[in-house]
Amino acid sequence: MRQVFFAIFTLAAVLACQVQDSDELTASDLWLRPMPPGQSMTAAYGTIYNPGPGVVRITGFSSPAFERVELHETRMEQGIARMRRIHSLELQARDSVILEPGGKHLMMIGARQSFDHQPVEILVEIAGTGAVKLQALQGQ
Ligand SMILES: [Cu+2]
Repeated sequence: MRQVFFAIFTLAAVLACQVQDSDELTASDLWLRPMPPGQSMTAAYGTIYNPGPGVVRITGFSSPAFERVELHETRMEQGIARMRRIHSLELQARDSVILEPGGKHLMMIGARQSFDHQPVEILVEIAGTGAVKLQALQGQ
């Protein structure tokens, strides 16, 4: 029994290590567009910055508060705004990506709860190293 507890503890420790508040990526002014009642999809905006000396390749996003998080880009095609999904994104050293209305954004799909002005956690998956935890505040 003790061994089982130890195994669970070890597994938890390993999982905890993979999600970290690291200096691999930082976010500033990350915010979530408020969701009107009855709606379960919204978008997140802000700036994600790579403060490190190396290239960081972002391979995905997720959030415990949403079923799916996708990186999208809005583009005008023949006068019509269309969104396309971006599957991976490379951030050069000390470079940032700006997420803003009408441009790149995080599509937050399938809200699992209502948020009541609580910050929402967004996990950024990075190739080779695991995930970085960022926080998005509720917009007004
Ligand atoms: Cu979108």
